[in-house]
Amino acid sequence: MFKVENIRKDFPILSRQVNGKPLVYFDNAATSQTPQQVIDVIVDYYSNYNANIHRGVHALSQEATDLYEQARYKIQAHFNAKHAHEIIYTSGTTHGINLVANGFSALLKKGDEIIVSALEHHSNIVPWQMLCERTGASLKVIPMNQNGELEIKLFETLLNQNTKLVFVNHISNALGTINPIEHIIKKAHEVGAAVLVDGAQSSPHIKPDVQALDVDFYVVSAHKMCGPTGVGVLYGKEEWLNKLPPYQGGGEMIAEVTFEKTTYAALPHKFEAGTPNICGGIAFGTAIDYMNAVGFDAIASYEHELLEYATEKLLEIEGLKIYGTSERKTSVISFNLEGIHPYDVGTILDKLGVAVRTGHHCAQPIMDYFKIPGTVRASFAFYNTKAEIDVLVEGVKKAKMMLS
Ligand code: C6P
Repeated sequence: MFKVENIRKDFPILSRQVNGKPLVYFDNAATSQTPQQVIDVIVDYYSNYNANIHRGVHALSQEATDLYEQARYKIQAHFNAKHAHEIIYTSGTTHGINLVANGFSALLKKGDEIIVSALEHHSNIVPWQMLCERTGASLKVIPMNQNGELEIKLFETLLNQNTKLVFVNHISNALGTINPIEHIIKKAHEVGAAVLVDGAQSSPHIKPDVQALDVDFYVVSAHKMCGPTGVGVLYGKEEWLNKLPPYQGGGEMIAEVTFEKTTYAALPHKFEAGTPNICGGIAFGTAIDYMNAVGFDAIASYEHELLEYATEKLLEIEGLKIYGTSERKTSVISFNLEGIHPYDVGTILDKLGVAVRTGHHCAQPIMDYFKIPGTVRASFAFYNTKAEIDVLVEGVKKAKMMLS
């Protein structure tokens, strides 16, 4: 039995008030909240063993290094990577994508083709456009349908011998659609293309097995998984990481430096120039432990219950339209009230203590497809409740009354 009231006690922020009302936090797709267990680790780090890593012989540096590297092993185990050196610490999903896009500059040429999907976040569109500008490769787009699903049959027609890379998110941040990445990876590999999956929105809900998926690159951000901001990881298959050149030059990523020539460190350090977010990496490991202790199966089934409840209640409101109606979706509801700007709805909800995101959600092509300026997005996590959804629904009704 999922004991949400016990779980909520782990999150101090959930007991605060906003505008004189209890906080109802439904902006989890933007960033998740942080349990006390993770906060304690951050306080402990700065209170007891803050030091630079891989550099000092002194005790503090060694303690920090050990815990940072232990966290890498936890992350490896969580994503089931074959080797710990296939886990590259980054500052988040955006950094991971740019690292790969930059690396492919050296491997692509004019005439090569890259495929992205119509459901992408800007961070999985812009770096590939920049890569195309640098290399002369061209970008193709897998179209979507009215349910917010990818047209997979059309994807297959885009594939050919020139396709070198395919980029797709596992779950859409704007609509919640779960994309059929298993099929996409299989088909892309049949023509020899590499696949990068943006796991920013899947990692809080699903425990992906990168070996079973046979994915080439998988990128995530810790702050969507109960961890801190400013840290994430890029998983890359060893063979690909060995092929890509380093992203940034600096300390830590070298083997030997002379003014004539520099040789690079082995994986993973080749991609980890400079002092990293040490505390963030350690806290990310704790966040992963925390989520696994709650259990990803339990999280998925409870969040599905929240999704169904909220969908049913919101659809009872006349003039409310939900965008993203796939059968396969996570706990994200993007909606609009007829004739009312999403920003106005979000502002009234905020006055009632309800935090939602409004706007294009860094996914403008999706909004263009639906010919809307944006949506109100409520995204639920495993620490939310049906009672909170009732507050949202009443708030939306109030907004409709005030703004119609
Ligand atoms: N989406 C949202 O409100 P960073 O900022 O690097 O941690 O993650 C970027 C990113 C990449 N891909 C997807 C699918 C995402 O959802 C995000 C972040 C947040 O939807 C903030 S824009």
